[in-house]
Amino acid sequence: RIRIMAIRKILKFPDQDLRTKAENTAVFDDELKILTDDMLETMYSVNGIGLAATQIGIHKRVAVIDISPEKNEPLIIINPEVEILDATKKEDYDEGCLSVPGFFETISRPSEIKLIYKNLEGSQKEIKPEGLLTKVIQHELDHLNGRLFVDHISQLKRRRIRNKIVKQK
Ligand code: GNR
Ligand code: NI
Repeated sequence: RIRIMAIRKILKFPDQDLRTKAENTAVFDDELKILTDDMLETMYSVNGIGLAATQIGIHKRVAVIDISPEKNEPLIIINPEVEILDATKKEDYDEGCLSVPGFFETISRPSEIKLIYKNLEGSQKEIKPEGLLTKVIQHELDHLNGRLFVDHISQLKRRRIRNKIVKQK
């Protein structure tokens, strides 16, 4: 039996569904594989480098990431946990978000982290990411906790962005 991958609709700020905290995944079945296939297809279709299930209204702790230039190195992370290795070390990065289209803001985040997650088979994995990957992992974990990058900036800037997005609709 074959199944064609599907592009899912990405929720936009200030949709309240983006504020839902996602639940851990206990079952590693075909349904989970279908979800991550669709998430990758959706992410690639809009040239994103990450996508959390929360952004398509699925409240499971699942995210996909691909920072490779060829867009052929997908990283699928399930039930991710981030450990900050050195809380004194932070780095600024201009972040954007598929749920906050057209806006970029400089966000400061820890630069030394460890990621613990499960892969599609349910095996426990651990990596020590570097550079951009460090930013994207923390950005996706924020989504799974109902947080957006605009929560890291001033309320004034956040309200301006919200008003502009609402007007565009
Ligand atoms: O495509 C994306 N680019 C990006 C750039 C800087 C920091 C984080 C990101 S993630 C974002 C895709 C997205 O919204 N993921 O949730
Ligand atoms: Ni995002």
